[in-house]
Amino acid sequence: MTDGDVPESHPRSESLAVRHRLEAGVERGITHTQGLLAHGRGEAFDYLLGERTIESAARAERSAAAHLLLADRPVLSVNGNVAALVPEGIVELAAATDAAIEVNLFNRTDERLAAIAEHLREHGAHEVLGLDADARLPGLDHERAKVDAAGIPAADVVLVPLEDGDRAEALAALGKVEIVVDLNPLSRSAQAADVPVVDDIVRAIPAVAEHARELAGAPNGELERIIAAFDRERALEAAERTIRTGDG
Ligand code: PTJ
Repeated sequence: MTDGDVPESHPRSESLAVRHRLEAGVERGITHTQGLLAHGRGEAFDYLLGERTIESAARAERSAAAHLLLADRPVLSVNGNVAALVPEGIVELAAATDAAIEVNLFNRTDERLAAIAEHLREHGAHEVLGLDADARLPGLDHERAKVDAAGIPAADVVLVPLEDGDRAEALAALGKVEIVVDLNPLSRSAQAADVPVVDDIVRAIPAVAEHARELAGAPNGELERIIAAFDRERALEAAERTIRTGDG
């Protein structure tokens, strides 16, 4: 057995396998060491949520799929954690919704950008934006503001998993429809989102892709009904209640 092999009999084998994917991401220069700390925080919330997709998150995932399908220019933003944990899921979701993929990093270096773009291409991505950095998001300091003009600035709907609060707020201020995946319903990112998905990224991205494939031929009216039926405040409250009480 090598370092990363986890026996399936281990009661926490799934969680350990996910951790190992992040460790491998750090070794390949994809994930920042800060990403390990961020993941630990996420794990704690997931534990309290019962390590499952709660009902309100499932509704958010369907609403996210409907938004991405209705969008003119949807963009999926990818950081070092997302690239290590769900590269195939991101590529599948991009294909299902005709979305662009943009690497957008909090701890930005050219080396990490290149390693992540390469990793996504190895998993089937055709085009990866984020390397040109020929535009800036207003309201943020220099490094975190860097984006591709053809990506996030031109998007009408953006999916920003595990985003930092400042950037989530800056995107919301630009009037984008913002879909955030974050296990902490109290984080500024989740609070700023039009569609806060309080679920583990490892479950959330394949679930949104599955909804998108199922809804692919649906008339716009049906997609609009799904969007209108989703209540972000209630979803955030439901997640917080489950974390505090275990109910739901
Ligand atoms: O790759 P980079 O340089 O862009 O950096 C990425 C991280 C995640 C390190 C950076 O954005 C960061 O420091 O994020 P924060 O401010 O720690 O926020 C991360 C949020 O994601 C926290 O609210 C966590 O609860 C949440 N989170 C962590 N792991 C998961 C998660 N949410 C969903 N699924 C997870 N697996």
